[in-house]
Amino acid sequence: PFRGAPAAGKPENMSDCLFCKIRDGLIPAKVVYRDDMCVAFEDINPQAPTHVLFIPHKHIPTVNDITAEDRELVGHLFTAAAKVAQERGHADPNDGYRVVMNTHAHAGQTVFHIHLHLLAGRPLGWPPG
Ligand code: DGP
Repeated sequence: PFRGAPAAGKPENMSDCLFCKIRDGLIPAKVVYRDDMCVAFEDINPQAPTHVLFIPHKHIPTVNDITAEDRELVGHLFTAAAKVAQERGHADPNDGYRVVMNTHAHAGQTVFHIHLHLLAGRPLGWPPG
């Protein structure tokens, strides 16, 4: 099911966006990391022992909507994910993790506020389904 739409609109605070509501604390989530640019929380339907979602505070519907001004923000999602991965031991060369963003329905995107999935804690097959 789709939650929210990849529609144009005021980008910063989409009132109908599930992840904007989690960012604002209007919908509860198990937040594991937060700073001035991003929030990270446990996925409600984990696909691996570690499954954390990293979202920018800024509402950006899809990877297609990332602009040059978002470069620092998007890079920051990766450094935040690597930090949590390291805290959980997944940065060890004997372990490993995957970070991924799905774009549009055919790639599995269901929430249209970009989010970097951090998946780890089990062997991860390649290619993904
Ligand atoms: P994607 O399919 O790539 O758009 O990922 C969306 C993820 O969001 C999916 O893995 C499930 C998760 N999710 C959906 N609704 C909620 C929610 O209300 N709370 C939390 N914590 N995660 C959610």
